[in-house]
Amino acid sequence: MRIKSTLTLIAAATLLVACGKKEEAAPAAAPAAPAPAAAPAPAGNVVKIGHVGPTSGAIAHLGKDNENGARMAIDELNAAGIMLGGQKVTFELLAEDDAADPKQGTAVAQKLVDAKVAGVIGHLNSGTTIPASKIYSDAGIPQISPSATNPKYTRQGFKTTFRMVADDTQLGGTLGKYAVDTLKGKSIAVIDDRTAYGQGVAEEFAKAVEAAGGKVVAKEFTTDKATDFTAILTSIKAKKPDVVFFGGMDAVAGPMMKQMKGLAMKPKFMGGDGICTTELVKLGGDAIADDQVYCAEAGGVDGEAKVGMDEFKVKYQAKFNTDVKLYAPYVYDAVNIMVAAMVKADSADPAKYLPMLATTADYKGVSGPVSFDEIGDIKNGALTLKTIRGGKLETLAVIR
Ligand code: ABU
Repeated sequence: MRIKSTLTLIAAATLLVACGKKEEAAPAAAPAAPAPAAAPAPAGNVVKIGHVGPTSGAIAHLGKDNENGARMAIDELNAAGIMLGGQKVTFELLAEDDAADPKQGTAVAQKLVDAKVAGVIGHLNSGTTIPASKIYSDAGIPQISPSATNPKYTRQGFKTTFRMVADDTQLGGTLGKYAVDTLKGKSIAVIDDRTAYGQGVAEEFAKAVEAAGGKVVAKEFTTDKATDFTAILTSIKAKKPDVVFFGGMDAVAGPMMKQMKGLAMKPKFMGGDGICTTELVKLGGDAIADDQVYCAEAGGVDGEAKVGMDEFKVKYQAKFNTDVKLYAPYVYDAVNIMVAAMVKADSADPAKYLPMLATTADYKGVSGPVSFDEIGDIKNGALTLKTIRGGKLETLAVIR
């Protein structure tokens, strides 16, 4: 009898968390600052949040970076002690690996739905985020991608999709114009890795080059698993481009730059956020000359807002003993934004907090201010234009 009534109590408490009554709305700001001595929450009051990124494979360094960002936010929220429906809740991170593979992406999406997560942060790649988004949408589960930049993600008519960063139209468009107007590129070669991201950003780049009066003299493609680029680089070399753009990730761009050096090719090398990492610096090594690489992170902060980002990076380093690779701050903000919406709805029930999430406005994150537009894209998203100089990524400008 006692066991039965205890279970009933736990079930009632769980129900309160899931369906907490809506009272006066809390401001849509970050949840309370971490408190050092939070009492453990009752076991029943667990809110599961999914995270998905490629924590295995060629870009595992980026997947782990994203997962770390989620873990940091969850740990802080649990230390702060968040109340929903009058009960203190514990957030549990269900972290899954999609290996940047679309099929594995949909499999883990279904796994998270079956595990009854209240929301999902991810995936990292557009190629996994887009197919997974249908599964989350069908289940009514809110999803915030911190890094997928293919425009299609938020243009499918789903109410559950949100994005923390600028999309490939903005990325490719800005970089294409920069290649012609600033780098004075006249003949430009474009390579992509045939992923949703790589192909999409390369197409936007090529469009912007032509619009700015530049000429695309070669279009080649490879894959996100390729290691030998001799054939396409030899073909491109014959066209003597002054700029080569690569739509793909750092794991492919690094070896590609080494092989370009081997072929005595010295064009400017451009790419989107997927190559704008310290990992490219490492992988490219001495094949990267100063001011040869130009790339853009699909977000960014400057001025006073940079203080929060810098503090985050110090805190991240201390916790994980490694530097931020790329999108960890955006993941950290995404978790906090999702939980802020739950706090505002006083419920972790997706149907109740989704409307609050959709109306997120001027959330002050470490990655900058976040407001979502009517399709779930970030409003007024920034880009950070970077180059590599002296073996380091250097910021040239934050562009809005
Ligand atoms: N935005 C670059 C990496 C993620 C993606 O596939 O969109």
